[in-house]
Amino acid sequence: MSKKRIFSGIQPSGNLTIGNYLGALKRFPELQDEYECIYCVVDLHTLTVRQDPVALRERSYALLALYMACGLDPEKTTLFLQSHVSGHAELAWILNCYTYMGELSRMTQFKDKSQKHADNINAGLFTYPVLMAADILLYQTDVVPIGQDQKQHLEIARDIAIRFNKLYGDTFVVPEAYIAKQGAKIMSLQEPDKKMSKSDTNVNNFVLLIEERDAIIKKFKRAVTDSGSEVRFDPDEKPGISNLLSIYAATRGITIDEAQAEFAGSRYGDFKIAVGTAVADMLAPIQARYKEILADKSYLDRVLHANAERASAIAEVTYRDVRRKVGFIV
Ligand code: ATP
Ligand code: LTN
Repeated sequence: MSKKRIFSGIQPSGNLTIGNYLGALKRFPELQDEYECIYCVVDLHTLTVRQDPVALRERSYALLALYMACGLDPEKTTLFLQSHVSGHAELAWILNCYTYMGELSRMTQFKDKSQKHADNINAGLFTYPVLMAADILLYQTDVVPIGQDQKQHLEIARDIAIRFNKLYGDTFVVPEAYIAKQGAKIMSLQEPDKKMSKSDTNVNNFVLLIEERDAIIKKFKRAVTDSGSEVRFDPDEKPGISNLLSIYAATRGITIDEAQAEFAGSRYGDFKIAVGTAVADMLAPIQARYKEILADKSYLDRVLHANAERASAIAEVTYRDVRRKVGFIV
């Protein structure tokens, strides 16, 4: 039997945070033997928010290098840039015509981002989930590893697939979300009621994967905690401490209960240093590999080129079927 297929993507919209890592990226390499994996640097999506072209290009290389530094092997896994496979934008156009304004208006990411970028509420921001659906459906994806915040977008991708299949007969695999038990929603360090996000303007809200050890520990020392003194998991009463417990549990690969037991009786200050140290330890080997890989741009270009061809070949099979089914001459 052929392996089930995984697809996921991350935007090169900024440096990756430990939220991206613990919620999504950390699990990518764990799946690469059991599944056929395709991981994309979704550069088209980033244009929904203004980008500096030079920085965008650098961040795209950086994200590819990080994928590899985290253990993704470009010989085993398809690692590529979304803009290198034209089928993404082409299928997205077709799927736009099978998606309703009402559905898109309900997307919380659209509401959040339109508030954040009130001066640039562009059509791409609105149809963002349709491009994401195209990414996923183009590869007949079975499983999509994502953080909690992307669940709603995955639902819409499923709805679009089901709708299209009903109209034209089986065309797309209907994908399933794969959301981690631990780390699926890492919150901001200073404002633990909102999600940690790489495009946050306050740098103390996030910890980057490429941050120096001392800076990481300092940010954890400064993380907002709550009144009281008990290290206990209670997201309503103690959102700051609970977030740190989630980070620690996901970092060490243990349960929240185990993390809580480890710090029973600890002082907040000691607990925060322990979390920062665990995170810095987890990131150290990744950072070393990342620097090495990023230094060799011509290698990265070769990977991108070879992998884009592999991805295009898979994508073209689906896209051709779609074109035929909707009535285009193929
Ligand atoms: P941006 O701030 O530019 O919107 P982002 O940091 O939210 O970006 P994305 O590129 O949109 O990151 O997400 C990449 C992956 O990381 C997705 O699967 C997403 O669900 C996951 N992710 C993002 N933020 C978190 C978080 N705070 N906790 C857990 N997973 C997250
Ligand atoms: N929208 C996602 C990034 C993304 C994605 C995808 C994730 C774009 N296309 C396909 C999984 C599958 C986000 O994280 N903001």
